[in-house]
Amino acid sequence: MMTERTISIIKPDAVAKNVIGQIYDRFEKAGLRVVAAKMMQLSDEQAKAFYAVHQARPFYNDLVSFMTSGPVMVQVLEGENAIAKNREVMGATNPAEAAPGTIRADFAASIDENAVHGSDAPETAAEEIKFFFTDAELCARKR
Ligand code: RTP
Ligand code: MG
Repeated sequence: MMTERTISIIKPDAVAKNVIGQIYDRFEKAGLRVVAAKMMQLSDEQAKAFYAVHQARPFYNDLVSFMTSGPVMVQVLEGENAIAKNREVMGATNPAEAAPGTIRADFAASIDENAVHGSDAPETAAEEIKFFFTDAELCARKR
């Protein structure tokens, strides 16, 4: 087992549904701790840069406009195998295929508006954490 950190984003659809607390509850019940968090309105430039890996994909423009359609809640989650664990509680990208009891099964409407983002590997987690937070904003636990 390895203690990891990962980026989680509660996307504009879930913020609009007022389920930030219910989603945090899923993280906590999975043993994931919030070690940094901020609510923000992504700019067009930020959303484009964050999803640059998908820029050649047909859904890129829609994804960028969705991610800038309202505020998002961005957090760093810490825990044992946090990257995989977060993706497990998120469920499949397409909520129609997401396992029962996952965040996307319960709160997402479609593959385009799917409630949450989670980093997919240690390298992308590290890059995404740097994208949103300074080292000083990552709060080490003292107890
Ligand atoms: P995310 O990055 O948001 O955590 O989601 P993911 O890893 O499960 O999915 P990814 O392949 O990285 O795609 C990023 C986001 O793009 C949208 N998408 N739409 N219409 C489509 O076929 C399609 N495929 C992906 C989704 O909103 C997905 O979360
Ligand atoms: Mg992804």
